[in-house]
Amino acid sequence: MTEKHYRNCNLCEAICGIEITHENGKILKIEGDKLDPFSRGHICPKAVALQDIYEDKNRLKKPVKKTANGWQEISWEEAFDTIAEKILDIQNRFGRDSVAVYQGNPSVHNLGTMLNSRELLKSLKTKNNYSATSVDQLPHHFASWAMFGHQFLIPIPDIDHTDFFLILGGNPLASNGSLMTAPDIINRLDEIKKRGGKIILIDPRKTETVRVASEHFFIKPTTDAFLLLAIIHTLFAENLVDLGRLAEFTDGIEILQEISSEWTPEKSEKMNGISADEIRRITREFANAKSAVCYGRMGVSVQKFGGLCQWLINAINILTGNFDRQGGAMFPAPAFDLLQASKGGEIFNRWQSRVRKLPEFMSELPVAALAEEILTEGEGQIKALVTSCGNPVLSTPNGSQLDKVLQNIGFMVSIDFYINETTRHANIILPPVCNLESSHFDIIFNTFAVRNTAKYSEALFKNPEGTKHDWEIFQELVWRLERKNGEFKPEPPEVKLNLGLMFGKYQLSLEKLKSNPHGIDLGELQPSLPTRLFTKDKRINLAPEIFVKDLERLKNEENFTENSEFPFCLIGRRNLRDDNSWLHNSERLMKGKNRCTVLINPKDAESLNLENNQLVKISSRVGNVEIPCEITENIACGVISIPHGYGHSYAGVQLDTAKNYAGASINDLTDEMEIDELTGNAALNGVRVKISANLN
Ligand SMILES: Nc1nc2c(c(=O)[nH]1)N[C@H]1C(S)=C(S)[C@@H](COP(=O)(O)OP(=O)(O)OC[C@H]3O[C@@H](n4cnc5c(=O)[nH]c(N)nc54)[C@H](O)[C@@H]3O)O[C@H]1N2
Ligand SMILES: Nc1nc2c(c(=O)[nH]1)N[C@H]1C(S)=C(S)[C@@H](COP(=O)(O)OP(=O)(O)OC[C@H]3O[C@@H](n4cnc5c(=O)[nH]c(N)nc54)[C@H](O)[C@@H]3O)O[C@H]1N2
Ligand code: SF4
Ligand SMILES: [Mo]
Repeated sequence: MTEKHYRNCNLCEAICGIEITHENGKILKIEGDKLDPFSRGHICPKAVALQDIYEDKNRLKKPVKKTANGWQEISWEEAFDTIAEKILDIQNRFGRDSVAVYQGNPSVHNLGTMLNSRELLKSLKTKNNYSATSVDQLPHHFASWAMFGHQFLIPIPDIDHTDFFLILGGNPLASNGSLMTAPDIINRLDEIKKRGGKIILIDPRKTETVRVASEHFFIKPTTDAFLLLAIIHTLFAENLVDLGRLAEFTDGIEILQEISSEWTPEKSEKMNGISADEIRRITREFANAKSAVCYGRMGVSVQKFGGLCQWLINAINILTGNFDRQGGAMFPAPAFDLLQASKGGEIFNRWQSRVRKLPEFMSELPVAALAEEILTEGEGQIKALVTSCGNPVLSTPNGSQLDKVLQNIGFMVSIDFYINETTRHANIILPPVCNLESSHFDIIFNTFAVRNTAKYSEALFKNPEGTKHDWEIFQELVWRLERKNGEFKPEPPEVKLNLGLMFGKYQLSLEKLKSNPHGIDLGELQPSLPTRLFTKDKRINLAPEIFVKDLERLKNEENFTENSEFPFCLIGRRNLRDDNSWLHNSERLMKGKNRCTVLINPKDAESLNLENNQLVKISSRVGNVEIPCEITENIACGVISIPHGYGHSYAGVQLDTAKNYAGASINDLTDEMEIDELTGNAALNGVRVKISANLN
């Protein structure tokens, strides 16, 4: 009998509702769930990958250990015994910090990992805690922490009501929105224009999002902070500052006014080519719009001034009164409130990385420092690594260096169902069940959503005998590491989830959610300040000293001279059919035109005498890649773009389809020494490179 199953797709941040038709354990089709109040039937081409992952022959179902004769399946018992023994021994001999942890992006898309991985960190008590956060949204957390008192109190653009949307370095038509959970984003953006509003896009590339934008401006990578300061300068100079009700609980306006006086639109124009007149016009339009919101994502976060950019973006929204107000930047009120469960307060620079002395933030160290911490001998050297849901060899700066150092690491465990470029180095891999075999409630992305909704998805398929969920793996690891006595009894995440829901704002329960399989609409975003602020005085700090000081670094940038050895500036890109490094094993998503190309402007191609599709060599301080070039007007002169997540040709990778579309890894060019020195976030955008047609 055919049956229907309803759930959230948890592959990306959009959390679309899907309807899966299945019969006797076979999936017949995956479609958008028209009754989902949030996504309204929308899905993207990636949703079908949920089936492909489920059916993938390369997907591991039993623990494996590396032997001289290749991978060998072992029992969970043996796997846990060996891991606990090894880790405890290494920590005994070399100290707590000798064991490191790296958690990748799908961790935040997985209910069990979200609710259980912290216990492992608590148990290991290691300072060597790393994650994809420091190649991603760290500056957003940093700005929220410094300005609003909590790293998770991140303002979200209220795109369903805004009249003016200024986007810097985000490509929602490819990414489906980020730190802006907004399924069906294309229609949501179109609606802005239908109600007479405007969308302005600032990006070194004419991206897919240009399709819905009213205007697009090329910008020279990493110069956005100049533009943002020029907007603030203009707001003050032209008397356009009006905080409205925010004035009562906002400090630092005068400081910002004084600072911004020297950052003129003319200075910005000199740095990035957007004319001073246009900056003034955009600022006026922004300030005079019925409502407006400025938003910046990967392009302004994962660059060397990521912290400054996120601060200034918040400041623009606040100064124009477009904050905590409909159509501006707002705070969601999720049914499960993550903020209650985690502390703000002193969470910066309590310790530093051993080798480069990079600051801790939110108990994490910047992943740009991981390889050197494994490589550099001495007290505190990392001797063992636990990875979960990640692939840092392809996703972190100078990935090939990390690849090399992992070859010699003392001991490595990976919690993952694939043998990828990173997990191939593990001594033992613990595979959890996959998405469709797990239940889901999105704790993280409801915290960053443009509308308040709640949905619980049951597992479609019961996990087969002898397999485990991520949460069971984490709990058993902790139980073993803490040498607990008695019988091990794992607790499903539903227990904590139910409690969180019941004590949450809407007093929901798991039962209530179960009886609403399409999800429950909890309404549009509502003003919540000053109550929701986590600062001690319940006030917004518009000009935290830590940011003001960092402007010195930006000043030095004015003297930046073009680098003649590496004349090009490299940025990343995303495609609708990719998902970081890990959906390339789905044939359906991969077929068609090769997406792993380097984009280059026709003028640059001409001066280098390049032809379309020609294989070129790109080099940076740290390495080289060979990649076909794609000549296009859509990229600014002097800038080139390569997508991340490719580079599957390493020996031993067990991804049969992905290997046929191996491509090159941009992170063999990105430089682990290039970071946002304020926050420690990697600067993956704006890497200096050269191009040569000669492959030798
Ligand atoms: N140059 C450049 N580099 C980038 C970026 C960029 O824009 N440019 N983007 C960065 C960003 S934003 C991110 S988030 C990172 C992503 O980087 P990572 O998080 O390190 O890598 P992913 O490709 O997301 O890794 C996914 C892995 O998780 C596994 N996995 C999937 N689901 C589950 C699950 O439920 N449980 C377990 N245990 N494992 C699972 C998959 O099998 C796969 O091996 O890449 C970063 N790297
Ligand atoms: N299809 C798909 N969807 C995804 C993912 C995926 O891999 N594929 N990954 C998910 C993840 S983990 C994340 S974090 C989000 C990211 O979501 P987004 O940030 O929306 O996605 P990106 O494509 O990385 O967009 C970054 C944009 O910044 C531009 N840019 C680069 N440098 C600069 C600069 O210096 N200044 C300015 N102004 N712009 C710059 C780039 O050209 C690019 O268009 O996407 C998520 N969704
Ligand atoms: S946009 Fe695509 S990948 Fe993202 S949640 Fe929706 S269907 Fe899944
Ligand atoms: Mo990300």
